[in-house]
Amino acid sequence: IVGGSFTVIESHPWVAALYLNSNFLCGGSLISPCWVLTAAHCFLDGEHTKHRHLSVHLGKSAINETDAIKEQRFSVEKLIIHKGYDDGNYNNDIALLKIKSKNGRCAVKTPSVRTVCLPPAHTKLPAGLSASIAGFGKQNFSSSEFSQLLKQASVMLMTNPQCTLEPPYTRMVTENMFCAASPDWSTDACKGDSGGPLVYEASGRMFLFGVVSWGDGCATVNKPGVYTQVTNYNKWIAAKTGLTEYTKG
Ligand code: 4AZ
Repeated sequence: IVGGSFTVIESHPWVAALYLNSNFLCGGSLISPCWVLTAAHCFLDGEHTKHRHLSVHLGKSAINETDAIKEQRFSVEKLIIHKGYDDGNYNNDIALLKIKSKNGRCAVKTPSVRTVCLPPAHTKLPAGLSASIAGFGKQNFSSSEFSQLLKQASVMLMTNPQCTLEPPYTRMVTENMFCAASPDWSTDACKGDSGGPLVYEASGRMFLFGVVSWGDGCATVNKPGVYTQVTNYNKWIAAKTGLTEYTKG
């Protein structure tokens, strides 16, 4: 995340850190004890990612530190990439991971590990609202490394017509995406935040409205961050996981 502030996992306890062969890969969100929602494009750079090489860490405030008390680690039993994912325009940039610990259990609720709610199908947040993003992504586009510490930021939602004024957004943004940025363009998701959450609090519950997907650079003027519109996928999520439309956080 560019801009924003450092935070602790207890403030975003649904944040998952995904690793490929022990290298940090992407963010994700815990939507039920056994399922993490993330981005499809995390798995398709280069050859097809094998789920056996993936691991999911929950309860982490720092990428390269282990806090055995707070942390819960999982292997990946199943990787489900949306069949309609298009690596040309990132349409349907959504994937699910079914997780399993060594003892066969899924995530256990603690102050540092907790699920996020899925909003009702096809609900949309109005433009102008501020929502919260979190992740271990780069703190600058030109940075060579991910953030060691979890960061969070507030970004303002835009309408799709506002977002598609400039290329490449004009040809790439679909109804399965929405855009968000900071009014002064100082804050944004960046590489490594992909797959992670954009949440909005309503009636005291946190709802997952977006999955960090792509952008032209990071925190660049007139180049918003683009997020997968999670509420277009309630049926897909229900069909793949067996979860009903709402999950309690
Ligand atoms: C990326 O490369 C990426 N500014 C993710 C988010 C954004 C840009 C790039 C949004 O994964």
